[in-house]
Amino acid sequence: MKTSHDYIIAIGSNRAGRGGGPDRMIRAAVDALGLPITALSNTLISRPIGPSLRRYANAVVGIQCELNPPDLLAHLKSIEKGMGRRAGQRWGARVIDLDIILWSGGCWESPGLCIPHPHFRKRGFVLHPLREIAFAWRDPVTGFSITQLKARLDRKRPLP
Ligand code: PH2
Ligand code: MG
Ligand code: MG
Repeated sequence: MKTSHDYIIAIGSNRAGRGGGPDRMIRAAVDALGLPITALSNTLISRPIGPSLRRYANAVVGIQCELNPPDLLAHLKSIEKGMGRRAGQRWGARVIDLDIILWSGGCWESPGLCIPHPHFRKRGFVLHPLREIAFAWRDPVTGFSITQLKARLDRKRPLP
């Protein structure tokens, strides 16, 4: 029997695509997942972290599926491509960005993929919506819950 996994995916967009602006692109990406959705946060508009000048729409979604992490990543990349994402500058403006943040299997590392996402603890645009849908999830690396990680980020306390 195949095992079902829970995943948290972060969605970001700071450029219009076919059919609308960044908030519409978030919706379109959720629809394109084609997998059972366990929770969906509100969309927030956030200031860009990094060199891009355009504001982002961000959200997080919980999904359940039997795909292993590399297969899910391949699925997310094909959705990004199908929605018009072009390979370009790292952190350049993008129609859609789909990142695996956490999964129920704990830590994972394979070429091109690290779960938990190595930077999610520093990103308010991930932790804020994540607290809405998965406040009690624990980061397998630090042992902190999402609520605790968000509080620490807000207080700018370095992680031990
Ligand atoms: N994504 C980035 C870089 N900076 N800033 C915000 N506010 N939201 C994002 O999704 C984001 C970012 C690289 O993926
Ligand atoms: Mg990203
Ligand atoms: Mg990405």
